[in-house]
Amino acid sequence: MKIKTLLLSCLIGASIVSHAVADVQTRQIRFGYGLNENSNQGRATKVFADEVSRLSDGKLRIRAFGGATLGSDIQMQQALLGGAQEMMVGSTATLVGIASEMAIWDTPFLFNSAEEADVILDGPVGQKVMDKLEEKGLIGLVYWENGFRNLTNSRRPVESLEDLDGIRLRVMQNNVFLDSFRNLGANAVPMAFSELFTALETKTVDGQENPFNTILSSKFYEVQEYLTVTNHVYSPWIVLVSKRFWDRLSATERDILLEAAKTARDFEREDTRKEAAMALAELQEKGMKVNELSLEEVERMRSRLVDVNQTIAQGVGQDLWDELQAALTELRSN
Ligand code: TK8
Repeated sequence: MKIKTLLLSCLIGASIVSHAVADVQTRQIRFGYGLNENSNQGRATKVFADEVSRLSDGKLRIRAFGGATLGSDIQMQQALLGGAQEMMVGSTATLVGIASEMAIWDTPFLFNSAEEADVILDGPVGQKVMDKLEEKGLIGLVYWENGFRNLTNSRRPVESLEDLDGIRLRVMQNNVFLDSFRNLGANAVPMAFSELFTALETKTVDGQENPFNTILSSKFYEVQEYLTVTNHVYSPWIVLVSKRFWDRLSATERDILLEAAKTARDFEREDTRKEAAMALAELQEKGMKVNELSLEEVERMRSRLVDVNQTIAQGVGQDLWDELQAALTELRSN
């Protein structure tokens, strides 16, 4: 009887293991991203690739392509939809053409801290927005941190809203960003990130806005003299899988990708926050002239952006908007 039980449990154990191994095929997964290899995005992609390899005994191989070598965010999204590329990480803001609900994350001054962003993005509202992608042909795995965005330009220090007048400012290809900066008085120009450095260098545009990390890793300090600390919006990145590819994966393979994306997310958020805390001083050392906005100017900025909120609520649906606001209110009451 005892031997039988032992034998049975051995058999069950063996079947789980062999099931898991048989369930993972040898596969190459092309994973594209927009920033340099030497950036928070690049470092986290490396963690993801290593973790996928570890969990799959080397059977699933992530081939990472940084620096937009597979294309801009929007081009990569299209390649995922068509099945020509398997995975990517990029801004949620550039996904609004595929899932309009993504625009909810572009709400100016939505989150007061990165920790608030974590709770909301990893909670039910974040999941609900992510799930909208599936019927469009994309699978969202997790949100990574791009971070709070700040303004740079090559013309003059921006100390008041009026200083934005006439500044040609590159924004992401997203109406909320376009409307926000038009409301603030800038001459907003939508453009892919992959074209940005050259556009700044040739003065096709005067300025741009991105987190300190990106200003540093993309060497924008070489072509931008002024940095204004605005923290006007928190940007998430999202890790995406082509649904055409996902549909061919076994449950074990899917679990491996999701688990690895979560491990990389936790690494990435910590790494990004550490880097952001150091980056401003480093940018100053590189010669950027940094200024903060007065509270009064921040208030003026907020009040100009209220219209944008109404447009976002209409675009993403009032129910979703209300759900997010309720989640934030609850979070802040704790
Ligand atoms: C990188 C972009 C970037 C974003 C932007 O591909 O476009 O300004 O902040 O991180 O997604």
